[in-house]
Amino acid sequence: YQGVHTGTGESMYSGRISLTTGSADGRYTLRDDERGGHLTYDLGGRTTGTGTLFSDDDDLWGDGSPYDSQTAAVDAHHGAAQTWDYYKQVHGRDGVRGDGTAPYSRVHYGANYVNAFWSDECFCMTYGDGAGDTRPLTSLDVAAHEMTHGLTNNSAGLLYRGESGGLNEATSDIFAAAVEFRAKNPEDPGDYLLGEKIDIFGDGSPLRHMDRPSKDGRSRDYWSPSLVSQDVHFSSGVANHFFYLLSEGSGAKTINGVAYDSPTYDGKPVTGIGIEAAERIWFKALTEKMTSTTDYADARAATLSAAADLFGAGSEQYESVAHAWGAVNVGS
Ligand code: ASN
Ligand code: ZN
Ligand code: CA
Repeated sequence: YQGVHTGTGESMYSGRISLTTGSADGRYTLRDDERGGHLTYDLGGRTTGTGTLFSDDDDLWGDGSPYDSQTAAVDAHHGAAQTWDYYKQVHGRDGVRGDGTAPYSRVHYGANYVNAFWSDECFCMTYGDGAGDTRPLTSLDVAAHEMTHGLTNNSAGLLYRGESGGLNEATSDIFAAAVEFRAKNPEDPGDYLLGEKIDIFGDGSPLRHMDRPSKDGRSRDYWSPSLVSQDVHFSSGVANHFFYLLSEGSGAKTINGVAYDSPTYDGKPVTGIGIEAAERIWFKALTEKMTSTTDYADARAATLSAAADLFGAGSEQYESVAHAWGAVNVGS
C-alpha cells in the first residue's frame, strides 16, 4: 500500500485525468514522488499555514464541480505535474529550482479570493476559489504561470518592478501558453490567452491576450518610455506580443479554434518560427542571459544571443527574433 500510486481525478478544466498519488496512514494522498515530492494541501478558507494534505479512501478525486472540495485540488495537482514534466522533458530542468525538489500547492485560500500567487517564502503556489461568476483560479495556464514565477526567481531573478517586472510577468504567461499547448488536453487544447477558463471578468473574456495585449483595455502592445511606470501585469504585454509574433507571425490566424490578429508597430510583417523554437529561445535567454535588472533593450540582446547559440547568428530564427522585437518597438 505504501509507495507511488496512480489515481483518477475529475478536474474542473481538464476533464478526467490521471494523478500521481502517495499514501499515508492507510489513505491515498496528493503526493507526487515522481515529480520532486509535490504535495497539494487544503487551506479550507484559511489564509495562513500549510493546511491539510488532501487524502482519500479510493484514489478517485473530485467530481468536476466546485462543490466537491477535491476538484480544485485535482486541477492544482495536475497543473503542477504538467508544468514539472514540461520543464524536465522540454528544457532538461529538474524542477523550477533545478535541484529535483518540487514546490507545494495550496487550494481554497481565503473567501471569495480572485487570484493565485507564487511565494518564494514558502516555495509554494496558492489558489483562490474565485467569487461570483469567476471560477476557481486553478486552470492549467494559471498553475503554469504561478510555478514559472518560481523558475524566474531562481534563475534570472527579474525584479518585480519596472521593465524587469514586465519581463518577469511575461515569462510566466509565455510558459503558461507553452505548457498548455504541450499538454494537448482536448478540454483545453492550447492558446495564446491567459485565464480563458476562469472567467475572471464574468463576460467570458480572458485575463490576457498575447496576440494583441491591448485587447484587455490596459496592457501595452508596444514599447514606449512610459512603459517602465506601468503595473507589471500590463508592461508584460510588450514581451507577450513579441513572443506571439515570434511563434506565429503577424496578421490573422486561427489556432485550435481561437482567432488571433497580431499587429506590428511599423506595419511590416513578421514570420513566425513556431512556438517550440520560440520557447527554447526564451528559456535559454531567461536561464543563461538575463539578470535581475534586464530591461526590454537587454531582453532583445539576450534573446538574440540565445537564438545565435541555438540556431546560428545567420539563421531564420535569429532574423525573426530581431524582426519580432522591432515589431513591438524594441530596437529595429
Ligand atoms: N496572480 C498574480 C501573479 O502571478 C499575483 C500577483 O500579482 N502577485 O502575478
Ligand atoms: Zn504573475
Ligand atoms: Ca490559456
